[in-house]
Amino acid sequence: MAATAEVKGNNGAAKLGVPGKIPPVSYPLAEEPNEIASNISFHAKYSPHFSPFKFEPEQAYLATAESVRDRLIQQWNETYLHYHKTDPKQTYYLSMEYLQGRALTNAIGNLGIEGAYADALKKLGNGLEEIVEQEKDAALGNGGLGRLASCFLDSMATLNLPAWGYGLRYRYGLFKQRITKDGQEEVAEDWLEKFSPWEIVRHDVIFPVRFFGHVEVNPSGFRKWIGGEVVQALAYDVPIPGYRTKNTNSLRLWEAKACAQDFNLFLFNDGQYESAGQLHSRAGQICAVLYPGDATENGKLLRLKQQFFLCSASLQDIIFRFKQRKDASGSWKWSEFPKKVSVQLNDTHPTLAIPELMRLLMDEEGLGWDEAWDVTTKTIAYTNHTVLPEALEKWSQTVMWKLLPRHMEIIEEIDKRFMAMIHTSRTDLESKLPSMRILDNNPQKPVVRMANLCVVSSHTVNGVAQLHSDILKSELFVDYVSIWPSKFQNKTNGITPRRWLRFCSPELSSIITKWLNTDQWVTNLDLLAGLRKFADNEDLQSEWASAKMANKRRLSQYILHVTGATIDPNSLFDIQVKRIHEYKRQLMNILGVIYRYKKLKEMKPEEKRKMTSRTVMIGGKAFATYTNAKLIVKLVNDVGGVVNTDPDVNDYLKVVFVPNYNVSVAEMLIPGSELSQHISTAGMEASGTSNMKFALNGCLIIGTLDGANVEIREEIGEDNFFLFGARADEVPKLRKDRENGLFKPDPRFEEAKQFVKSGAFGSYDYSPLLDSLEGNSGYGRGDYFLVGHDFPSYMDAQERVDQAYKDRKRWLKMSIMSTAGSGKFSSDRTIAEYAKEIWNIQECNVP
Ligand code: NBG
Repeated sequence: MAATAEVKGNNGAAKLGVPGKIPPVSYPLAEEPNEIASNISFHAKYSPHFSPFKFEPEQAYLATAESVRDRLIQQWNETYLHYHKTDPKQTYYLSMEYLQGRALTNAIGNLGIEGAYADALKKLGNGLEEIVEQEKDAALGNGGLGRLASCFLDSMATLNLPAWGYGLRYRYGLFKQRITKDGQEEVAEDWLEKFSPWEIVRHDVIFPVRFFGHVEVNPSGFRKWIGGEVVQALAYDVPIPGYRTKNTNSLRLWEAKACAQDFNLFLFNDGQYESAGQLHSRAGQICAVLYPGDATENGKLLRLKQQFFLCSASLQDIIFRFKQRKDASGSWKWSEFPKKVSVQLNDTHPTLAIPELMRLLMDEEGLGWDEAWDVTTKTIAYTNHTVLPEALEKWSQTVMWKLLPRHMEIIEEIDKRFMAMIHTSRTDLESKLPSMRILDNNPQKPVVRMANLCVVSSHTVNGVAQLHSDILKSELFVDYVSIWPSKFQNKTNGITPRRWLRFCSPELSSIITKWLNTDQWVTNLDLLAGLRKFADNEDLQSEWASAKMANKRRLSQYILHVTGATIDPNSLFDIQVKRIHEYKRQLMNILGVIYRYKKLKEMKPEEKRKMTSRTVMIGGKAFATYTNAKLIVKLVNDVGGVVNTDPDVNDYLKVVFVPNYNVSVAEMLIPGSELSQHISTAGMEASGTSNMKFALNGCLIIGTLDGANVEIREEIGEDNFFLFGARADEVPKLRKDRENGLFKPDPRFEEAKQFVKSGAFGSYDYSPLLDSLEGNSGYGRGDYFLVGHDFPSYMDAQERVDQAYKDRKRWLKMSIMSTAGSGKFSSDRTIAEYAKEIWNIQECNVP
């Protein structure tokens, strides 16, 4: 615990909590440590959230955050006004997920006032490092897709692009993962339990959103959606500062609420408390949790409500702002809308933006179909993030008719017109229509195919890595490509170098700045290539090694703190962290560890001494109802339990399950990593983005030719990448071969599985997991993800890793080459490409 005013014995001040020598004065634009300290004191005293006698780290964090927010608000307001005045075309990024993580370090780092804040806090008796640890992660997303959205926001602001993020203000974000003797347990995450200093409620920004009801047709044929229930969408804005620029964009998160007039006082007075506030409680459910389980009909309806809520509120807001513009003639034309507005759909989750924009334009603004369709299709673009069939959204037509009757009419019309177009101008595609149509009218289960609706209605469709975009064009969307060849693009993902190097590894960052003789790489990541010519330099290598060691020590402390396991910073730190999924093949990793353990146990001491000592860390959350993913978590923990207490092997192997993997944990793990595993079955990981973060931090990759791995390997050089496994184009044949009984398992694979079955890691029943690797076909069997096929080449690649690690100079060179080759993977590059090739927006610098 930090020294608080009380502990330090600042007489008198202890009672008020705020240290005595620092006068509480409001300096919203403070840059100088004394003024900053005063401003923090001011907030501790005059913006209280706790009893006045406390100034412990939690209170200090909030007061510090509020003082940083003061500065941000100034720039934020200026940005808002500047965009309004100059009226550029703007981008609106619609996403059901954002994984923002913590904001404090990022904000003061972007503002360039880390030093001043550290000094100010010292004056108040606190350490900046400890204060930032108090912040709860904003985890409004599941994994890569949500974190990508957050990296994109950072880059948009840093590139001075006029852009907004739109999302939902979930009361409970992604669950907290607890590890018990039974494996993973999910606990509600309480990020809003106390107070989030980073959101500002905009009481003037509120829009009605309707659900259910029916379509009324007036005598002239005009259609209007009426009735049902109406909830209010209220805006909460989060500031998104750019790095060393005034531009501060907004992430607008909607919260659902009901009005006072919807509260039935009569019923309440009559003692019918629940009925009285029915709409309030239903509104409260909308933003209660991220992704409610959709196994039940109720769950499905709620998720669809969430999606529509985001789309409707955001589009009403966008249209409102468009109408507020005043050009020279004092009026505006709808045909100008796509010249001022670009809407990007982050996956199919916000697809309802398409029929909602059509509805608003036709039913509320009076446009005809053709004009509304022209505006809509010129405005909306769609990013696909997966080819996994189970992740391609299909909504039940029955549920949709019930919740959104007018939108279903519009979707039917889009489908009808699409078919008519094929029948008149592309008769060659008629046989493909059943799979190309938006509506799948299978009488057993009629559904709307959201991806098809997006492809038909967007001006641009993009994949997130070259291989993925190629697969979209040659498989998933192949038939559309012949109709609209120029609609399909690739935009390889990226990550923000601020959070993922500059701020999470200050040690390595200063070394890079020193050797490149500039810190411009933070916003021009291609400059990292300048490190290549020093990759053999002994001085750089030794500085590089000491930064890595410092990060490894910090990580070891963290692991000790959260798991109680002692790990050796001199061992090779081998990390795989991501959502747990069979296609990501954490199972292959742990089976490899199991084999290694077994061999170590069989070795004589002198043989063991030749082995490279490893610490294998695996972390990630399993979806609550995904049985095999949960079994993987359990197995990793059980293996750790046995291996880490086995003195025969402990100098050579430790296995740690890192609990509750999230953005902040990643910021601790990635800088301390030396090897990371990105080992999905080729063709299944659309891109991956943690691979980029690890490579940027000088961590070597063992991986398959999947997603962005392909491009990372191209950039950093094949000698610096441990490649193994089948290629994407070989996968279908390998599955076929297996079905035909042609698969011959490697003895090492059999030995590893057998060892688990023998009870070496306890008597828990892992059979659903292990059985998935057996047999040649059938649901949940036949090793769909090719763990068995790739295992031998994986083990060979691991052997190459062990050998490479023994040659310290070679390893350090490879590590430097990884960082040096990571320039392409800045989200600044990705966003600049979106801005130019999809959105057609330009930078708009706040003076
Ligand atoms: C994920 C992919 C990742 C990719 C991210 C960001 C979904 C639906 N897709 O490979 O699985 O890196 O999107 O594009 O979450």
